[in-house]
Amino acid sequence: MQFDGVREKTILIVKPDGVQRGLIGEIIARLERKGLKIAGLKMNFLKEEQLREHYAHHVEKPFYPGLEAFMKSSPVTIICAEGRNAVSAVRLIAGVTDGAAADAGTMRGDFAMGFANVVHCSDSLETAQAEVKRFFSDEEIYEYDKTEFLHVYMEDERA
Ligand code: FUP
Repeated sequence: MQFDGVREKTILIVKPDGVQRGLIGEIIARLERKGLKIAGLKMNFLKEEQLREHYAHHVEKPFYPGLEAFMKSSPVTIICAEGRNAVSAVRLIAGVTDGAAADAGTMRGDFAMGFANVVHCSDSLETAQAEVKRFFSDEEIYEYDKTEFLHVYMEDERA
């Protein structure tokens, strides 16, 4: 099967609020329903060092200590999803950062009212590649062909 065109990977994290509110299944279902492939899936407590790297662009901001405490307050679910333009596609279905401003129909628009916004997702191809390496070992990423892709994509999109 020719799926070389649909191997872009992105990271989505169901954050502590999503885990505590019982939304893990809902979030995974939305990724699958969209037509994305799950290439990696795990639960972890995120460590301080990982979080400082993950939120390097926010470490100096006044809200960072609260953000770090929030992200450590419960295990998170980390998902590597794969597909054509996966990074931008997942950002669209996640919605904008502030849940109160996020469009209805997006994960944050449907389940969040602020910065406790249920999910994190990679914001660029470069970030996605770094996040795959940050959160998964090579053995934890599963390379396989999903037969559904024959119907999710036109032939020229997946080749
Ligand atoms: P996003 O890429 O949409 O997750 O957004 P950012 O990287 O800008 O923000 C990461 C997280 O920082 C948000 F999910 C919540 C938190 N945050 C705050 O708590 N306060 C702010 O003013 C901005 C972000």
